[in-house]
Amino acid sequence: MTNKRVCLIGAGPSGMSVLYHLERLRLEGAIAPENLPEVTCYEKQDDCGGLWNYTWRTGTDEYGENVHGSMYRSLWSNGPKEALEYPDYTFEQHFGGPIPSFPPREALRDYLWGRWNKYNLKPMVTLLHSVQSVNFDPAKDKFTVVVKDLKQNKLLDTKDFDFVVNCSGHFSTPNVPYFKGIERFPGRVMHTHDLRSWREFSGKRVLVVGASYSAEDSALQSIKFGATSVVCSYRSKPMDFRWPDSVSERPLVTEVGGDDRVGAGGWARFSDGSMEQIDYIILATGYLHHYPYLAEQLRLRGPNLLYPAGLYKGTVWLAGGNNRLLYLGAQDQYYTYTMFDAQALWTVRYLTGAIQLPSSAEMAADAKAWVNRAALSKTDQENIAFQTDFVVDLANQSNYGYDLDVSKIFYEWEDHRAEDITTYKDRQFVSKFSGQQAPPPGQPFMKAIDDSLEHFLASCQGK
Ligand code: FAD
Ligand code: NA7
Repeated sequence: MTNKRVCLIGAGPSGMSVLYHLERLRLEGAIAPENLPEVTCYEKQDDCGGLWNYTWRTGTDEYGENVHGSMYRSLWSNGPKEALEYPDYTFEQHFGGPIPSFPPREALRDYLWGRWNKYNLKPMVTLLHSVQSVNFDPAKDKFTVVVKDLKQNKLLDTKDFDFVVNCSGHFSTPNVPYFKGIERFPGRVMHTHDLRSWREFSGKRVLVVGASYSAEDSALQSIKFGATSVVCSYRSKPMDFRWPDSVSERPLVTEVGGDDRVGAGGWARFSDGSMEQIDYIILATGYLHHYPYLAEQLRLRGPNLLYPAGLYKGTVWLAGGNNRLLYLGAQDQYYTYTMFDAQALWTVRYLTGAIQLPSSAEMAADAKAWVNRAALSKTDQENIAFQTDFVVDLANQSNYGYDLDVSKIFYEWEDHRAEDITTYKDRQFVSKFSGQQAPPPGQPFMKAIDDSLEHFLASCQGK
C-alpha cells in the first residue's frame, strides 16, 4: 500500500501549522512510516506567511492572480498577543524578552517565522504555485488537482491526491455591496482589502461602511492620519464605542452622490434621513468565502460565522459523504494562531490515522449542535465562550498537550475596548504560557506611525 497523498493549499498560519505538527511528530517518531502522508503544499505567493505578508500591490499581481493581501501599513495587532501565543513557542522565547501586548504586523510575522524555522518548514512549500482546480473523481477515488506554475506561466499535469486540506484563508475576496448613486460619487471608493496607506485621508471627510473590526480600525486609522471627520454606517447595530469627537455612527447609508466638478465633494444619506458631506468611502464590509478552484460540490459558502455549517469539528467537509476535504481557518476569529494550530494538529492526527471519524450521522449531528449553539451566541462574551469551547474541544481530541483557554484575556480585552477604543492597544496582559507581564508600548497606538519591526523593538522598554 502506498502512503496517502495530501494536497495542502496555502502557506499562511493555518497551512504552516499543518506542516509544523507533521514534521514535529515525524521527528519525534510518533508516526509510523506507513502512516506518514506525502504532503505537497502549494502557495501562490512568493513566500510563506499568508495575510501577514505585506504587499503594496492591489487588484492582480504580476502573474495575473488576485492579490491575496488585505493588510495595510500601520497595522497593529487588534487582539493582545497573549491571546494568540503558541504555548510551545512563546513571545519571550522568540524575542528574548518582554514586548508589548499589541505588536505591529511585522513583529507578528517575525514571530510566526521563528516557530516555522524551528523545523525549517519553508523548503516544504512549493511557492509561486496557484491551485487552479480541485475535483473529486469517484472512479479513481481521488482528488484531481490542477496547479499553475506562476513563474513559468504553465499549467502542470493534473495530479491525484487522497486528501485536500484547504488553508487558503477567507479574508481576501472583498464583499462589495452596492449603494444607490455610488457610481456617480465623485471621490474615491475602496474596500479595506485594497487599503494600503492611510495618508491619503489626511484633511478628508471619510465615510466608513461596516461595524466590525475593519470598520473600527478604519475609523481610528483615518483620524490618526489626519482625517477631519469619520462617519461609520452600520447595517445591524452600531459599534457604540466611546469615539473621539471626530467619529460618529449612523444607520445604513441609503444613497450617495455629489458634484462632478473638480474639487467638489460628495454626500451620503442615511436611513434615518440624515445627510453628511464626505470625500471618501471606505467599504469595511467584510469578505466572502470564495474558493473558485474547488468543484461546486466541495465549496464552502455563506457569511463569516463562528461555526460555518457542514464541517465536522469545524474542519471536515461533510457534503456528499466526502470526508477527505478539510477546511482550516474558515471560522470567524477571536482565537487565531492557536485555533489554527489545534485544528492543524487535529488534521494531522486524522491524516495519520490516529483520529477515526464517527459515522456520517454522528458527524452531522455533532456539527449541527455546534451550528445551533453558535446561532444562539449573540454577545461578545458568548461568542468568546463559544470559540473557547470549540478550540478546547479540538485540542482535547488531538492531545494538544496545553490548555488553550485564554477567554479571560479576551474578556478583559473587550472591557478595555468598551472603556476607551483609542487606548485599548496600549494596555498590557500577562502571558498564560510564560508568565511574562508585557511592558507598555514605546508609544501609544494613536501616536505610533512607524510599524517596522526594527522601530518596534527599539522602542520596547528594556531593549
Ligand atoms: P491566510 O493568512 O489568508 O493565508 C492563506 C494562504 O493561502 C495565502 O498565503 C494565500 O496566498 C494562499 N492561497 C490562497 N489561494 C490559493 C491558491 N488557489 N493556490 C495556492 N495558494 C493559495 N489575526 C490576528 O490574530 N490578529 C490581527 O491583528 C489580525 N488582523 C487582521 C487584519 C486584517 C486586515 C485581516 C484581513 C485579517 C486579520 N487577522 C488578524 C486574521 C487573519 O485572517 C489570520 O491571522 C490569519 O492570517 C489566517 O491564516 P490562514 O492561514 O487561515 O489564511
Ligand atoms: P467582518 O467581521 O465579517 O464584518 C463585516 C462588517 O460589514 C459587518 O459589520 C457587516 O454588518 C458589514 N456589512 C456586510 N455587508 C454589508 C452591507 N451590505 N451593508 C452594510 N454593512 C455590511 O469583517 P471585517 O473586515 O471587519 O473583519 C474581518 C477580519 O479582518 C477580522 O478577523 C479582523 O481581524 C480583520 P453586519 O454586522 O453583518 O450587519
